[in-house]
Amino acid sequence: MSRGCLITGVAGFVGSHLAEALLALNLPVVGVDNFFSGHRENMESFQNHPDFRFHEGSVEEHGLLGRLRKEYPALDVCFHLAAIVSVPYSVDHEEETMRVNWRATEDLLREAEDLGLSRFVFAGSAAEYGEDERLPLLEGYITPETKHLSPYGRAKHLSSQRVASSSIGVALRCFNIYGPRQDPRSPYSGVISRFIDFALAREPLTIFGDGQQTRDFIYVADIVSAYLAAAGLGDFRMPLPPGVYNAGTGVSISILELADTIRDLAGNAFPHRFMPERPGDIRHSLASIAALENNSPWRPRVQLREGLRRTIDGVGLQTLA
Ligand code: UD2
Repeated sequence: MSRGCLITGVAGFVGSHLAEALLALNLPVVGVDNFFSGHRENMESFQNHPDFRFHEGSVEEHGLLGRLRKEYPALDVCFHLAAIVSVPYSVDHEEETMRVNWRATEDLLREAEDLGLSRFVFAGSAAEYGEDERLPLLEGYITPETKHLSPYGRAKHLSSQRVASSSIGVALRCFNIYGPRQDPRSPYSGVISRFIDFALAREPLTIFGDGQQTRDFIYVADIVSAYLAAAGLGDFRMPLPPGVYNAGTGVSISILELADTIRDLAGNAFPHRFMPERPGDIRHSLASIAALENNSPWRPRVQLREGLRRTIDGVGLQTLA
């Protein structure tokens, strides 16, 4: 019997790419989303797929996994991606963030354990590290003394810790993910989706601060393959041992260099516009990916320039459609 997969947050940027990949592997997928930040359009390519089922609702629904398992007995893996994704929103809505991003994760995991699922894979975040100057960041750097910069970071950390302590749990601590379908429209959207949006609209790119801050950007297809590795699906025969793993590329680039590259690829000639530094911005971020690489054949495959090209082409296709 093929292993059924549940994806919470299936209408989100990463969730929708993961659904496409699992369906392409002929695995049945049940998706959950409440459209708090996900978009129905993200599911367009697979919503009518015969192996896809959708449940509109929140991960806070009591007994959600048990009910879904009754309806779809093949469910064997849970990919838990649904969350409040905006860091500034989490600062203004601390209690809600702790409920959705932490408590709901604990409840879902407990259900997954009780139901005997084989893997529970959680979307952690680089925000779990707070501001740590020791680069590259190693999974073990987080201690009880770590000061999180937001309720988002704290809730993700508490969840990752709980997931990693489970015999079925894998937490992927994702760095800066980018790729087609990432929403560019909010001031807190990922920098790459914003820069591409500006560049294609023939507007200057807006750099916060001096542009010397650095990030580890990972293309969405590489994150999707890290999820497959975590569960032992597709080309990955063995699931990752339970625990927490950074998912990045191990390479960083400055925001200024990124802006120059995107301007070059999109054929935009405008000079950049410099704005004041964003409050609470961390200066540098870079993953050590040794743990993930040592425990699986997973490797990041898509170089930044290639990923940017694919992302720009994706936006171009949407504009033409
Ligand atoms: C990322 C995550 C966030 C959290 C955080 C933890 C994304 C989209 N956000 O925030 O959820 O996990 O890491 O550290 O992955 N910038 C500009 N111009 C723009 C937009 C951004 O210069 O138009 C700068 C921004 O000030 C920052 C850098 O680009 O220095 C990256 O910004 P971001 O919002 O893409 O991601 P980050 O690392 O702040």
